[in-house]
Amino acid sequence: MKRFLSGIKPSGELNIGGYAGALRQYVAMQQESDAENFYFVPDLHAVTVPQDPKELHQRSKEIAAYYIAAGVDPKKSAIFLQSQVSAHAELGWLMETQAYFGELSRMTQFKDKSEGKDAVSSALFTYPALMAADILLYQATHVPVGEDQKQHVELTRDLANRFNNKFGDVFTVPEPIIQEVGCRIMSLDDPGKKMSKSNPNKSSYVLMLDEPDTIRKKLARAVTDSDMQVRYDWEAKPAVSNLLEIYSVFSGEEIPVIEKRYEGQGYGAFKKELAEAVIAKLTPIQERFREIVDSEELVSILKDGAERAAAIADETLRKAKQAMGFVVF
Ligand code: AQP
Repeated sequence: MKRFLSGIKPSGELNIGGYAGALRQYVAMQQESDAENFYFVPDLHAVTVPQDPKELHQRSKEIAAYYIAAGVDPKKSAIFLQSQVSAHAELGWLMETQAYFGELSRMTQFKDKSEGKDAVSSALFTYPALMAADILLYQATHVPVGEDQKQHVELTRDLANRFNNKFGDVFTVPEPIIQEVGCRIMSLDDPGKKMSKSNPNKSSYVLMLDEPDTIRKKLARAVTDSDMQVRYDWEAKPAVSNLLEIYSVFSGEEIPVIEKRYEGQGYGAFKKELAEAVIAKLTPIQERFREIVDSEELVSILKDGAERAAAIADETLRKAKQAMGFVVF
């Protein structure tokens, strides 16, 4: 039996990078009939950097609503908020005791997010230990993530093996699942930087909730490369290669098919039709999102998801504590 687990932090408004690298995989994974699925909102991770309480509250519901609006089915997948299953925080602490300072110091996401900041929380540093707990609590076999999270899943594997070797077999060692296309969508203004929720430049991303005209404008203004050819070549043409990946994710077409269609035509028609492909995919997601985000239906899905999740998480936590020598009645 496969078990998939993943989540998107409620640290800002969701953009198409998170959709391409993560959310659309969640929808695809639940088609596998022999799989169990757990999709959570890692709100405890969001507070590793400062959050406005009102925004955190709203964004947490929003991320869950995006899961459902994009097609994650609450009957096939447990959808829940991390902070509602207390085993995450508790196993997170136990995993911190197994993680070495040196290996946490090597995490590139910590380096990126702490660089140039005066006040960096200790939780930002230990974040990967909590992420390991998130995954191991559910004995997840597979973790669908974008490229930037690969290092954290590798650390999770190391921690699981270390724990199992020291204390006996408690945890399943998970595999990351990273798609070839869309695993690292870059900023529209700088193809050297990942498209990120926390980028202060609003033109660097397309939001899941952007209006059609805003999407058209943002994609028309997206940086390109100088030779006017629609060609997929990350070394020589990173900006156009990024747009081609977005096109492929949103239209479902293979990149060579798209390259061929725009051969010798410059960027005008390519960018226009790219915007229409993005709009066509986002419009029904936006409609369903608006229906559900502040609804009782969402509350009851999240309560049910947390109960289903806690039943499994509490059992794994009990085994881990027992293995470590804690008194468990
Ligand atoms: N640009 C991206 N391209 C492909 N995949 C992406 N993911 C995020 N951005 C891209 C993947 O989405 C999942 C959820 O990520 P997250 O929101 O929990 O964390 P993040 O990677 O730190 O996302 P952001 O947007 O950069 O948020 P901030 O700025 O708040 O840190 C993950 O699987 C991630 O790989």
